[in-house]
Amino acid sequence: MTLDLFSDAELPRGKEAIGPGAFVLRGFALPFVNDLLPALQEVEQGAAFRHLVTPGGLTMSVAMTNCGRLGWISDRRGYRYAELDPETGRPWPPMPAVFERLAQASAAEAGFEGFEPDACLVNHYEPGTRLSLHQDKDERDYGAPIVSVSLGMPATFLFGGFARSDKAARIPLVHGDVVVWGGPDRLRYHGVLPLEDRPHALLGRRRINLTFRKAG
Ligand code: MD3
Ligand code: FE
Repeated sequence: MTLDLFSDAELPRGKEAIGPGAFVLRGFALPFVNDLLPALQEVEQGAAFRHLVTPGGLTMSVAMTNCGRLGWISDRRGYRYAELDPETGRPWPPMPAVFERLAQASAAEAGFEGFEPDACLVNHYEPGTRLSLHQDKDERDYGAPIVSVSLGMPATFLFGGFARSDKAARIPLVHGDVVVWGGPDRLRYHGVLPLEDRPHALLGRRRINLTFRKAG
């Protein structure tokens, strides 16, 4: 006889709902990884990772770059999306086709059909890098979801509430996991705990997170 811990509708590999509009898709990016890594190198070559400064004057622990029509930036003047990379004055590298395909397929899997991101923020973590609790609210339309793809070293994601002081759930994310956030969960506080030093077979001592957004 077969073990019957999970019904067909909730296999461990499928969609895990962590909120009414938030879903973890375990391993969903794995079939795309062979194409994602060279595409990521192209993006890095066109727009190098850099540590942005917050409006309060603190240097961010995460290193960032962008691809797509719009890129998220921060400086002493504030947070915003911009068409030009302030480091070079050039447009951000184009969104690689495999990035677009993965973002759209992930959103559809979570029930958000027709997602067309115009921005992809690429976050680079090393051991010790953290991302403190924040909301993503610089996008024009909160109706569109955000798709997040984890690559490389594992991380513990903090999934909070609608006030910074709300208790946050801890969600482990590993290489290949995708999370989709939309609807009522779109404005939740979230962050990432300091990364542990657990080198990854393909990416070494790095974690890369891609977040796809409809910013403009
Ligand atoms: C929950 N990045 O770039 S992605 C970010 O792993 C960011 O690098 C984290 O938060 C990372 O802004 C987490 C997951 C994520 C992205 C957007 C969200 C979670 C979210 C928007 C609303 C709620
Ligand atoms: Fe965020």
